[in-house]
Amino acid sequence: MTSTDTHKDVAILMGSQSDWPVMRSAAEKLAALGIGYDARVLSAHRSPEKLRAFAMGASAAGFKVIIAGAGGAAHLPGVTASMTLLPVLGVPIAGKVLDGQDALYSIVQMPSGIPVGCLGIGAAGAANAALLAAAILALEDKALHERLQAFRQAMSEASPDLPSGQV
Ligand code: RP5
Repeated sequence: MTSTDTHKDVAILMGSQSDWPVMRSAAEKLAALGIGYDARVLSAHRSPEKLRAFAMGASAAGFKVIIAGAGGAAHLPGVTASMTLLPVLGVPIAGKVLDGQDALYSIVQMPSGIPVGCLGIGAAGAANAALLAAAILALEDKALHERLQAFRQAMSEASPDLPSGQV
């Protein structure tokens, strides 16, 4: 499944095109699980009106979960969450300075009342955001639940019992 498929349960937002190499990990996991997604660049600072229009209409547009990745001040996940009741999963992205700790602290430290589910910094966080989105969607989708279970099983089987390269 790709972002061009018609039914899109998940929106992947990012503050800048420069975030895509990281957020691509979320897209890949969603595609592997057969979940339709729509990826967009929307910035809380550079294109606030476009973000507002998207967030206010996201539920009516049929999205069920939003994944939002941003670096630096990283206001995108929180601002998005303030304008929708959909679950928002935030991914901190490492920029040229501070290694993403700035984004992590920003996204994780939401004021009580407007939650963002904050994942880890970078590609692992983006991949886990997709898997968490899948788990949320699987609550109401038995076929997806089975695909998620198969993914876990395959991961477990691919994990070696012993480390290679022992001396
Ligand atoms: C944030 O500023 C974006 O999410 C990005 O991580 C960061 C830097 O953006 P660019 O200057 O690379 O466009 O809003």
